[in-house]
Amino acid sequence: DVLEMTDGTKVTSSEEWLTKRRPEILGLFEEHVYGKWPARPEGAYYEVRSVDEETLGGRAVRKEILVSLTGREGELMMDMLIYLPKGASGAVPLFLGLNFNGNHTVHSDAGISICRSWVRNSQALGIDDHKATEQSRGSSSRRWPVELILERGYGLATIYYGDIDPDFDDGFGNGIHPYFYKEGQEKPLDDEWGSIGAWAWGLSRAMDYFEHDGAIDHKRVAVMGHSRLGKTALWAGAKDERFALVISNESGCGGAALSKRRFGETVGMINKNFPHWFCGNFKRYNGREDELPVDQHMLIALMAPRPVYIASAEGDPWADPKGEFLSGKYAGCVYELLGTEGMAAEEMPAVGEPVTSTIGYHIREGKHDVKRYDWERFLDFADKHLKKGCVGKLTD
Ligand code: GTR
Repeated sequence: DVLEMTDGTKVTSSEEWLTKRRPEILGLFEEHVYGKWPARPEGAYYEVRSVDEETLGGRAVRKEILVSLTGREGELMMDMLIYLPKGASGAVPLFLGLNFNGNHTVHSDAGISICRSWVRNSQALGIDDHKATEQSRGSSSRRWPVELILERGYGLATIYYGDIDPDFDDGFGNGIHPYFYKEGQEKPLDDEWGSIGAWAWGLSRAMDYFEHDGAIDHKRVAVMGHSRLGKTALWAGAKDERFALVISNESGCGGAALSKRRFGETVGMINKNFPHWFCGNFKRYNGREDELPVDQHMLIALMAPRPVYIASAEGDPWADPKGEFLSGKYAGCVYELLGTEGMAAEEMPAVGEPVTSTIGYHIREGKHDVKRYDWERFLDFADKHLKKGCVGKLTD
């Protein structure tokens, strides 16, 4: 019961939710699932790497911004690619999402710098020494309909997730983690961040930058992610209430799907295959989901009253579409307590029939992927809930 404190007290007012139950749930997710993360670094700064005022046939402005992750010169920076619609009359709302293979893969635009970080080897992309080359330029563009996003009046910002922490289990020797070790520390403690925590923290650092860019309406930023990066987007949205809208695409286990259903990927499987994603404590729940003090509907509830959209695919049973729907539905009571509508569907909707209430949901045909259909629905949802001026502030 999302509205019952651990000590059994019932939560009956928005004030109790905001001051007691919400912090309790957030703390449980930090301790048992994603790990705690460090405060925003002192002295954080950014460098403009490039600006092109006229790209994509004159329809867009492209910027590349290096954002410092530690606040100290010569240390880790993440490279953010931003497209903004040309000639916008004011600051624009924007979608922010991490990408899997490097910024240069999201569009064939020759002006995007090739990713300099460690990347996964791939025969198809001609990568055999963990270094990206021209050959992979535009290779993920199918998943990033940049022109469509711009035409609809939004900007897009994206960062290669490996700039923050390379996605393999190296005992947290590379990436952002070592910069925050206390003296003598060699890896995160069992209740400290893993890779998902680090990627989500990086999204917050992107938001720090948006607050300084007058062309971007930082009060109308939608954070979006697919699969492991969907889990990441949800955790970012839960931790950082500056995100006005949160989108999970097929995030599955450890994302929108309920763990206690044990359908598709389970806690034990995910921790075995990806030991670096969650915090050490999460492994205690391998095969013991019932002992978890939280389930993922509580993560969705942490977004309340901000709009959140959960997308599933029919051909993606590994991510448990029904469990993804149910977590949205079971978060609804918190939205209602805060005076907003929750999920306007009692039963799981049919394929291709999106629900667009404050907690939104769709299931589309096809496999585990990000399709144009998904983006069209995200844009419709943002038009409905973001353009009208709904911002990420909790009201009482
Ligand atoms: C799978 C993993 C899922 C999902 C997916 C992805 O192998 O089991 O939890 O995160 O990867 O990120 O593509």
